Amino acid sequence: MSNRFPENFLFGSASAAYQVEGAYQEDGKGLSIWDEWVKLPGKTFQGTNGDVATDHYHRVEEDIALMKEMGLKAYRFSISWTRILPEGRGRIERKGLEFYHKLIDGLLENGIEPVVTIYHWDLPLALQKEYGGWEDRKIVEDFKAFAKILFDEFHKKVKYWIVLNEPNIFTQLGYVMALHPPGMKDMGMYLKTYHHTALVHAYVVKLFKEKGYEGKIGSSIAYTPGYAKTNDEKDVEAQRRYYETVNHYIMDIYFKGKYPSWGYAYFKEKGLAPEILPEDEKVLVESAKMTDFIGINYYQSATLAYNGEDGIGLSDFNVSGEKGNFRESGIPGLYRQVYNEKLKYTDWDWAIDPDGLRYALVEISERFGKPILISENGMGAFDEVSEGKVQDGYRIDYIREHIKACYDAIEEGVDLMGYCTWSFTDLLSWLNGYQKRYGFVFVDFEKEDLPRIRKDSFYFYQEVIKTNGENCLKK
Ligand code: BGP
Repeated sequence: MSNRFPENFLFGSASAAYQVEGAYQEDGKGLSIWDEWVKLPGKTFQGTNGDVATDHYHRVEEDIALMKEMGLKAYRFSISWTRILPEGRGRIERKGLEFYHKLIDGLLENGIEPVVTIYHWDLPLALQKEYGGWEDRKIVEDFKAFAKILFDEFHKKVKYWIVLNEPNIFTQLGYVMALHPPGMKDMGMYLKTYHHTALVHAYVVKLFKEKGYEGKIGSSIAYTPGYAKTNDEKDVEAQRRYYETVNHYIMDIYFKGKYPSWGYAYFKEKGLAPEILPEDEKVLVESAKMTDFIGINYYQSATLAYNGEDGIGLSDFNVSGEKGNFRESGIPGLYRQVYNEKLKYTDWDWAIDPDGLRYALVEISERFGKPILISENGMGAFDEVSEGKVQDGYRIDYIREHIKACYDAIEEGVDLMGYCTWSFTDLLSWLNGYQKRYGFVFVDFEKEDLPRIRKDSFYFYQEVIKTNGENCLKK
């Protein structure tokens, strides 16, 4: 291969509705579980919320103009369910659909491929209140109806669909760690809701294929590859248990249609495994075959060590950005995640490991044999404006190294469709407020008119796109 990425490679960037749009009660929009959660005392960093966010809802033309200036090939964004269906089902709000037409048309007119995430965590509050949202199988019918509205409305314009964003994260944080709505700590409920997400993915993929819409469809999983801390057999066993109960568990049900046997048996023995109905098996296996691609959100790797039955449990995350607060976290009897001396860490103690991305891509490609889209990758940092500039060389280094890792993975035979950074503009971090920034475009949240300022990384990524990655691959 020449020292460039394939010509049709999608160098893009991503966002999610709640994190950028704002306008949370405008044009008939209904409330989501996040609109409620952020107002409960103590749930988010310093009580930050997405009521206004970057005001993307009103500044969509300006944001698209910046994307065009950069030369972005793809923009991944999500659709707010309650803009379209304020009560979660039934009455359709036309103004919501019009907003997304405006966004999609604007992207297409500027040569930017829209990549649509159907669900990025903002469940209609009405469905949570009525039947517990993801806790009930009723979610499948409501989700399918929502997805069908989107397919019918946008299928001529949108070629790439991501059904769910990080189902493993929103169920874990919502049902085990009580950090996301609805704030529960119940392992069995986590596994049950995760199973329901897999069913939603499966039925929506089936619907898409059976109705013959054109385009490609997948879902995006947050994937954290894991290494054993040492070659001691106990650490190696901890790594295996991590794969069986985390990585293979979350991936296989989506992309093979069944759970890994050791992992499922482990949860069953504990009385925690979800019920699998005979019809579930059928649709899960069928749709796994129909799924066109695997979306991967990659931020970091994990290093795993032995954790005895009386070992440590799950710990909260660093949400303050005070570096050096890495805390071991684990499941007693399975594994514990430890600090990796060989790696550098971000201010929020996330391991920086570009080679982990190559490793993850190769293992996923070998296990599932499907094309992969990196739907998120990026570095959260405290950026500062000085004399009108944001010098985020650390982010440039981070992205350059991860792009190199993508190239290496392609050379190792991975069918990689594209790479979307997280994120295009700065935006709301669910638990870390506005101080944890990821964008190429700085948003000054202190000022009422939310000015946008191009960071150094903006010009770097512009060059990445212009040279199709060549500027990262030079020795
Ligand atoms: C992913 C989510 C994104 C985004 C990102 C960064 O898990 O899909 O929505 O928030 O992580 O995470 P954070 O904002 O917690 O640093």
